[in-house]
Amino acid sequence: MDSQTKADPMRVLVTGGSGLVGKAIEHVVKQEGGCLEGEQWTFLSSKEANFVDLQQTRAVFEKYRPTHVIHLAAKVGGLYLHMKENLHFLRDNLRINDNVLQTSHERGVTKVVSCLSSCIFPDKTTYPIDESMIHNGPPHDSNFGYSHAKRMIDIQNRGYFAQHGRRYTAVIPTNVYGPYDNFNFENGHVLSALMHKTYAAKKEGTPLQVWGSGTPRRQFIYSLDVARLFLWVLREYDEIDPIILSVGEEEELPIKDAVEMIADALDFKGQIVFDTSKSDGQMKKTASNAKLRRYLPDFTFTPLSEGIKKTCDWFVNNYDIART
Ligand code: NAP
Ligand code: GFB
Repeated sequence: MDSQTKADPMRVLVTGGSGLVGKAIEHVVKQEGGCLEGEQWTFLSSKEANFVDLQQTRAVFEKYRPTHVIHLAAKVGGLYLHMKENLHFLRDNLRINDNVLQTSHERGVTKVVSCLSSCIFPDKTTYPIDESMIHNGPPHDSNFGYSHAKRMIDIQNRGYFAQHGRRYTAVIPTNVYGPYDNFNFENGHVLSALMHKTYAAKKEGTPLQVWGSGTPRRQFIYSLDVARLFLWVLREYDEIDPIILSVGEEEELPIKDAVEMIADALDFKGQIVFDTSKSDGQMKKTASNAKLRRYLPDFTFTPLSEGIKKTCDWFVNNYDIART
């Protein structure tokens, strides 16, 4: 039997609650009035339960008895980690997702909102990409493992609806950045890795090494914006089909423009070098936010330069605790 009747307040379990997106949701819930009266929100890290393991997954669901799940937990990394560990990304994420979704179903969780990514779309495609195109062809080769595992969430959501009437859905953010990101030089995503590299280059008086040509284009979304949209999806969005969370197509910009914003934010005046021996990855993955705009025409996104400044300030002020 479902663990909630309509009148009961939600008990929300956030898997991956200690990461970039999880911390942003925690901020919106605790600091921006995102929690309604009577609701219980639990933010999990992998220390409390490793979702690769089914027994640990079942135990933590037994402990918290969630009515709703925001499923963020995943093996995550930037382009260069994906290129080294595609198989690992595939296997861990397939297991994590199956364990979380099936345990949610078995325990009668009313709604699960999982997290896909715009890198899972077909590599050879027309632009802009929209929600109907996820399964239209192979993803970019650099992250085929992660992408196929993520695509299966969408398939599984459809299965839970078709066979059991469950309303499990997913969001598709573009490249996310913000406080609590992984700022590791090798494994982080582009903005966080380059913030750390710029900080170090300034301190050491060395040139900033940007990997690749700087010409690939990306749409970046600030983690707090993702978090605000997640709460809307949890409470209001009723489709099984996923929804892209993105700034508009016109906001897509080359990596080298974002590098200049980071240099400005950290007041870096040294030389900027592009190491073209490193892969560029996917040249673009321009996503449409038309569906989101139909639901939320007035949602305001944090401008990229402002989000980069806030994230750089957070990184400098929290260097001791930041993931580096
Ligand atoms: P993140 O900062 O690396 O956080 C990952 C979270 O997952 C952490 O809380 C981590 O816990 C947890 N986790 C990892 N492996 C786990 C395991 N085996 N068992 C339990 N928990 C585990 O990543 P993020 O950027 O916040 O990503 C959150 C979600 O957004 C992911 O599903 C990701 O695919 C998706 N997404 C991210 C981006 C992006 O640009 N960052 C873009 C699109 C979609 P510990 O820290 O305790 O290990
Ligand atoms: O964020 P990122 O690693 O991943 O960005 P993707 C890669 C792009 O940034 C490439 C350039 O064009 C790189 O050449 N870049 C420049 C750098 N300097 C650096 C650097 O120091 N570190 C990194 N990482 N990149 C990801 C997927 O693709 O998309 C993930 O791999 C995730 O799975 C994310 O879903 C949203 O945007 O290429």
